[in-house]
Amino acid sequence: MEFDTVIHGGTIVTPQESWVGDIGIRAGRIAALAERIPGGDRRIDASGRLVLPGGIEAHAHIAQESSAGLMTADDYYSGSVSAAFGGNSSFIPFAAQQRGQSVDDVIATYDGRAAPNSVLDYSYHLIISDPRPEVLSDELPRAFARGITSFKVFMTYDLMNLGDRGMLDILAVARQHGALTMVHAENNDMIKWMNARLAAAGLTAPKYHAISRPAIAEAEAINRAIALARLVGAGLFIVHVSTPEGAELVARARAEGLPVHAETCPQYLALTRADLDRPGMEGAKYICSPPLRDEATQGALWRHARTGTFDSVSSDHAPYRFDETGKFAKGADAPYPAIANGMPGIAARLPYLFSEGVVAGRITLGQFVALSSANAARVFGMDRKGAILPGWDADIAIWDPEETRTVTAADQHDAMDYTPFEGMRLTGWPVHVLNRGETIVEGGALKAARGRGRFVARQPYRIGPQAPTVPELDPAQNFGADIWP
Ligand code: DUC
Ligand code: ZN
Ligand code: ZN
Ligand code: ZN
Repeated sequence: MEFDTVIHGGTIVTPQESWVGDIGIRAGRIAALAERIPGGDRRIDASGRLVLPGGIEAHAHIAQESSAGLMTADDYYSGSVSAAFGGNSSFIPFAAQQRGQSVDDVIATYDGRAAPNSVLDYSYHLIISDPRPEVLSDELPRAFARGITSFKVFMTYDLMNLGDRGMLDILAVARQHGALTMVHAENNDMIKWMNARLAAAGLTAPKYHAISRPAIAEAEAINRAIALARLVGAGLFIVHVSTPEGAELVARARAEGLPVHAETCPQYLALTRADLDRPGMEGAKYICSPPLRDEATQGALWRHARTGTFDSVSSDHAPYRFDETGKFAKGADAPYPAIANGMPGIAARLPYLFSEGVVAGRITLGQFVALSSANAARVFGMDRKGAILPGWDADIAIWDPEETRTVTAADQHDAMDYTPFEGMRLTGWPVHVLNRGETIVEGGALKAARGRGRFVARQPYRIGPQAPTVPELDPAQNFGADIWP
């Protein structure tokens, strides 16, 4: 049996176990796993290194306009390159619908942005802001059939939030067609009420961003989103959970057997709202939604990462530069509600999670693999990715677990002019990243051609359709009619 590539002598890690051995790769797939595999057109020496499934970045905003019309700094080239340097073999950015736009047009637009540029395999989650009848009946089912089997909706922002009624309609479509609804859960009216009070008092500096979006606004919305999904019997994925209260609600729903999934992000583990109070307008770099919290929150979120409340730790890479093209598009001293929401982190996500998680003893190596790759592949239906198994795509990241580096903006390889993780000393770095058996990054150098990445058609979300609805929706309760849509 001849192999294109043999990775030999590394410690191969899965969520369940790790062992020293070799991987034989042929035609982009893992073809053999064994203690020793001779030959191979190319041999990669991985001795003393960890051999992990390549990271899957499941939450990133790339070449995306915000609802206010502001374009992210990273396109599919710089965004995928930055992801690759951070140990990722594939990613799933958002394809956002503007109000009035058809979903078919959204997908065509993002195909035009991604296909010529991405160095990594990619898919999209849709963002749905305008669920008109034809979107629900035709356009979304058509997108699901093309393998785009997840989408995000908002419970906040006037231009984005769907209201409870709109959420129910869209959850029902997801259940019927095998898709997963992702939700940004914050109570819109609580935030608007806080904004009005802060504005009336003249409190508009960046630090008030965190005050304006209190933890209770997230917890209330997560609780409501879970209730809405439960009525319909649909699966749910809560994005960027930032509070212990919210994580507890997710943990409780999972303990009841509900198909509720969740992620948190490195910024909620690493930073606090004190960063919003840095001198001058420096705090604008740390404006993201939900906002940064406090140190007690960090400890609680790490515990939830360890105990399985979170399926994944995602970057929520939302790159707006610290200049007039990004954070200050509305002026150099804009009030916090006019400053773009989001921070970069697609390259720092996995080194941060490895160093502060695995090296610091907060999570195991197996949990790192689950949180960085394996769970996202399963939940989002990438059926050949996220594992080192025969037949799977050869998406592999080789890590040096002992190298220590300091994070700098220049090393992120993105289009940004800052990183919120600047100056952190992290131990454990990816040194060689493969996607479908091809080397993408090696020894600190990019090896991939622009546009080599392929679209990944994802499998349907299979957990939701079996979920029970509430008894009142059960036709057996009998009102003489099946009221299920
Ligand atoms: N939600 C995100 O997921 N990212 C950036 C801003 C936001 O509200
Ligand atoms: Zn060997
Ligand atoms: Zn969001
Ligand atoms: Zn996001």
